[in-house]
Order: sequence, then C-alpha cells, then structure tokens
Amino acid sequence: MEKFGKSQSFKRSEDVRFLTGHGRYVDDIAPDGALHAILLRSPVAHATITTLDVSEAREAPGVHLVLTVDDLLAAGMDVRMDGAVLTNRDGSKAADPERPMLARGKLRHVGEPVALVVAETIDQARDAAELIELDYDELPAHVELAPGGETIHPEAPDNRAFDWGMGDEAATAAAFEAAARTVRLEVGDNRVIVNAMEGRGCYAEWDGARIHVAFNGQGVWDMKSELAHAMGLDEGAVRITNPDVGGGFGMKAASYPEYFCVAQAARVLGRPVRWMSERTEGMLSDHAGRDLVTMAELAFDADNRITGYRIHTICNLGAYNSGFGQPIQTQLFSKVLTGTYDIPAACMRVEGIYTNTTQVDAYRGAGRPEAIYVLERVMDRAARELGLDPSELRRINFIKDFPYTTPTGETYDVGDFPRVLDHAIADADVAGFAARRAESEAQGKLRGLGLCFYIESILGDPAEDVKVAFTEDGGATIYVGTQSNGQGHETVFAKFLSDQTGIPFEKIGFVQGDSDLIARGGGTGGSRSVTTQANVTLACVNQMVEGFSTFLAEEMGVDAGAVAFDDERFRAEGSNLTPTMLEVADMARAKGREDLLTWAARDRIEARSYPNGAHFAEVEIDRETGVAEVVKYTVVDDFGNLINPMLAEGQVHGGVAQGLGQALCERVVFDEDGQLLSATFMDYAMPRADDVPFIRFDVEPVPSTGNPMGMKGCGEAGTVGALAAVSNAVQDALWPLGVKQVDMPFTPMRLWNLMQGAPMA
Ligand code: SMO
Repeated sequence: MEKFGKSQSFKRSEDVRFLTGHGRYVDDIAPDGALHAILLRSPVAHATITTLDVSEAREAPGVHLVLTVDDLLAAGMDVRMDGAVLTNRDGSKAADPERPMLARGKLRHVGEPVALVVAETIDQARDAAELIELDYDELPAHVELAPGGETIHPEAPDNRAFDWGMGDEAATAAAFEAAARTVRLEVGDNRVIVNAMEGRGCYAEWDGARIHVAFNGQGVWDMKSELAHAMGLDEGAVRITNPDVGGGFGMKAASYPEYFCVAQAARVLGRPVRWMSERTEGMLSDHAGRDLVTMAELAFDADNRITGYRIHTICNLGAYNSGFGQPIQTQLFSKVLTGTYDIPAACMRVEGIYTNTTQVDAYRGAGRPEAIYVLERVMDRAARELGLDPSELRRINFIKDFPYTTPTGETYDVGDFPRVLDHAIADADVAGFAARRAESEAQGKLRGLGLCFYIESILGDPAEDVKVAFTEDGGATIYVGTQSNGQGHETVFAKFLSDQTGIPFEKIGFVQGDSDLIARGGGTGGSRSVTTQANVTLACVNQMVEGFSTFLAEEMGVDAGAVAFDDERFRAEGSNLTPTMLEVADMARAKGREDLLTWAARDRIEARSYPNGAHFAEVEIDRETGVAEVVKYTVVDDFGNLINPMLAEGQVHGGVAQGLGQALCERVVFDEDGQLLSATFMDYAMPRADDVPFIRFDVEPVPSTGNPMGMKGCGEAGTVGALAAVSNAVQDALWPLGVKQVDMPFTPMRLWNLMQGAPMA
C-alpha cells in the first residue's frame, strides 16, 4: 500500500448549500406542473375489505386518476413488494405472504396504502380521497409481540413468520450443564420510529418510452431493477435518481409501495406526478426499528471465563415482510452475536412475529445494535452477580488472538480491545466516578456508570463503482455508486480523489445517485460507504496513473517504467517535464486521446471489517421527578485508519444522539386495536439538544487488514454503543434500590415508578 488518504479533518463543502437552504431535495426539484398524489390509507389495523368504490373520487374536481390494486393488476403490473425470506431451523421456508403495493382484499395495519389519488392540486387530491368508499369488516388486531391471536396471513396461521436459528445448540447446552455459574437476563429493545428529518417522497415522469423516478433513498440500483420488473419494462427504460437526502438510517434503504404507484400514475397520465409524505403519514408507513425481546443466558467457568452463550429472541416484523425485515434480527444480528469475547459455544434462536402494525426493518446498525445491546446488558448483569468490575469481566473474556473465528462464523481480522478499553477508562475518569456519585447523592440524585464494549461487522458487498471523467473546463468529475444521506460524501470522496491525484479539490465535480450516469453501485447502508468507495477510487486512480504514465513515456520518449507519479506530478528520469494529472489530461485531449479522459473501476472488498469501541455513559436520575439525564459521555473507537476524523466524529455524535433517543424517550404505543397513539411529535418524544451531553471522542486505531487502506466503517457505531452504555448506567443507578429489571425507554414516569418499588411497566 503506497498511498493512503492523506486527508485530515476537512470541512464539508456541501454544508454551505444545506445551511443556506439550497439543498436540492426531492420535493424541491419535482418538475413544474407535476400533478399531486395522495394515498388513501387504512384507518384500521385488521379488516376484510367489503367495498372499495372510487367512482365518485374519479369524478371529483381536478382529479386525473385514482389507482387501486385492481388498476395496477389490470395494467399488468406485478404488485408484490420484494422481501427477503429466511430458511427455518427445521429446513422449511419462512412465511412469504404477498405484500401488495395497494391493499388487496384485506387491511393489515393502520396506514397501509389502499388507493392513490392524483389531482391538479394537493387539496383536490385530498378532497377526492374523502370521496372514496372503503367499507370493511373489522377483525381483532394482533398487536402483542407473541405468536397466536387472529391470523394475519394464511401462510402463518399462528402469526409466526419464522423460527430461525444459528450456532451449535448441543455444544452450548453442554457448556451450560458444566458451568460453574450461569446468568440470565430478559432484555427488551423498544420499537422506534425513525423520523428522518426529511420525510419520504418521490416524483415520476414518463416520456413515452422511459420512466424516471426520483426518490429520497439510500441508493438507486435496487429500485431500478424492482421497478423495471413491476412495470414490465426493460431496465434500460428505467432511470432512478436520488437527489439530496435528509437522513435515511436504514428506513429509506428499502423500496416502498408509493414509489411504484406514483411511477404507474405518471405512465398512465403521461404527466409528472409527485408525492411527499407528511409526518404522521410517515410515522404510520415508514419502516420502524428494533422491537424485540430476548432471553439471554451466559455460562461461566470457575475463573469467570464465558463458556457458553445462548439467546432466544422474539422479534416484531409488523404486518408484512418488508425489504430486509426477516434478516435483521437473525442473519445480521448473528454477525456480532458473541461481541468481543472469546466464547467457545454459542447459539441463537429467533422467532419472527407478524402483528397488525407497521413493518419493522433496518434502523442504524440493522441487527448489530440489537445483538450488542443484549450481550452488553447481560455482561453487565453477570459482572454484578459475579462480583466483578464490569471492565474486569470484559477484560478477562476479550478475544486476544487474531484472526479469530466466532461461533457464528465471522472472522475478525484484527483488534486490540484491552488497549481501547484502557484508553476509554482513562478518558472517562472511571477512577473519579465514586466521588461524582457522592456529589450527585448529596443533591438528591442517583448516579450510575455504564459501559458498553461493542463490535460492528461491516460488509464489503456489493461491489462498488466509480468513474472519473476529465472535463473540458480543465477539471474532473467523480461519479460514485454510494449515496450520501447527509454524511458528507460529496466532500469526502472529492477530497480523497484530490489527495490521491493532486487535482485541486475545487476543480473536482461530484455526481451520485443517477442510474443513467453510473453503471452500478451499492448505495449507502451498513457503514460501508467510505471504505468501499475509497477502495474502488484508489483502484481507479492506480489505473489512471498507469495509463497516463504509458502515454507520457511515449510523449517524452522514455521507457514506460521511467515515469513515476508522486500524488502531485509525473516525473521521468531524463526529462524536465513534470506535469500534473490535469496537465496530462489536457495533453491527452490535445492529442485526441479520448480513451484517456474517462476512467472507471468496479471493485469488491472480500473481507468484512470490525470497528469496535468502548462507550461510558454516566446518568443522573432525579429522585423527585424520575428524570434521567446523561451527564457525561465518553467514546473511544477503533475505526482503523480514518480519512476525515472530524466527519467520523460527527457520525459518532449523531449515532450516540440517536441511541440516547431510544434509551431515554422514544416510545411507540399502539393500542389494543392497533391504532398508533404516538403518531405526532406531541406524543412521540425525539431527543432534543438538551438531552445530548458533550461527547468526548477519541480513537485507538488498529488498521484493518481486510482492505488496502486499513479502514473500518464508522457510520452506525455510535448507535451500537449508546443503547447498552446508557441502560447499564441507569441499571447501575437503580441497583442500590433493589431494582433489577430496567428496559428502555427510561422515561421519567417509568423511572419514578421503579424508584417507588413498582414493577417495570
Ligand atoms: S440500518 Mo443501515 O442503512 O445498514
């Protein structure tokens, strides 16, 4: 590895645009004259449709079109939404019921799309939607996170979508038989509504031959193939774009029914059609996160070494299989099941349950935060029961020899967990905690300290693409296959190219999110973008250097091997020409060498990378009010080599804030009829600025050996660490009162009740 990204912290160039209101979000760029679409959504959680009559709505003023599922079917569309399906423990296939783009005979959750109304104005569309006659026979709603209840899909009579497992059950059972001590803890992981700052939206236009759908997603390529399939078009007749996106967090990774319906409306009408979600609509129809409960058990030998770990999880899928719904708490969870510990035997069993609620899918970390949350909660409990300091128990059990293959088949390449933990213990001033606790107590407050030591698993899939084109105006444009959702890709990837090639940053243009301009790409997700995009960009730069060197050698009349590039200039022994890359591109253009002006590469990173780190949270709980405040927060991460430390720190801040939200205040409440009671920001508490403490952040890098730059993903890690750190701190604060069961969110009422000796409610 000759070149490494030299970047230091470098401010985001896109922020000027964003902060001055010049972002180009999907709702800003819908074509003039686009018609407006509104969804009629199910008002009930479970029912059989008896009448769906849209005739009056079709005649309403300004209305151009009303689509029901029958209209989509009559147009020859495949109305079945894609969703990954698992194989059960017994080898059978998990339930795979149809999720139709618009309700087909039954209603299965409040907010399920039933009909699309397209009108000249949004108010006309709304008024017309009121004229749709939707009658139904209500059925009992199944909202409990348990099998049984009224059947939602005939394919899953007891509402159990799958019963999935991994690991060696017999070996784990044997470890428990032989254990000196065992520890059990039931851990709930509350549902959250993602609430990206920008709601979901799209517009579509049809020119008679091709469909263009712009939507605010995490990548364009899955949508391109799914839309081509659904509409019966060649992929060449589909263009998908993602403009600026105001937060995705996994929630925007999957495709949604609205995009297909709006595309079909544009095709039928031959006019552009736009749709933008409202906040409550999003709370009812955006895929939610988490929503699982796990029984976790650890077996220890007499030396406090873990000999076995097993979990049994029940997870909520909502009403249908959504894009990644089934793999989240199963396959993705399994990637870090045993965390940073050397555990010889482990196994997991996960049952997925359908309920009459909105689908649950990927949310920042997608399975890994859930896995680490469970493990770090039960590790904390074990430390209490074994009478050990939480850091000490972890240190005893850390994996020390690498590469290390876990019981679920992951091979960690490198790591130095004791070094990361030591750094965090120092930064968090753990030694001073007892004095701080005494100070809090003097003010009538309980204080707790919580540790989470997390590990992440970052995939190199799918292959990533890049294109670099030298432009007539003497600059270059980089086309990337990843997709910024606000993380700063525009700055990072242009700066990386600049550092590798010497092309001035301000002469580099940036293009993302257009399926017509880049061959393929993986979008954003799984903390993959920087590692995969930088990796392929480096491969592309290497090709450019080689191609330009050969060209220059011919021009200079020297051997090809005599030309060298030092990241700024080409030099050759025996020539005083020292052109920059832009100058060589100009020379090539002057010679008519168009072949040297556009470069493209695709590369896949074979290995995963394993970012890890320690989070220490300190929480104060007011005994009078039950209010919990995170008063001190420390993070030390091993992200390997960083391209832009400031942006990585920003990702950690955001991730921690998102974790604090789930831990402290976010609570989704469905009533027994499946009505969402927390469907506005009056009822659903997002974290606010004063909920987020100053976060001390530092790194302790151990470069990954799995990719040429030694990088490890950093986008989701903050969330992964925050949940258990805060929860363990709350548990630590309440333990002296005899409280032994605490689950997020730690709302004032819940904590106040616990302090009065009431059971968890
Ligand atoms: S939850 Mo993320 O987009 O992997």
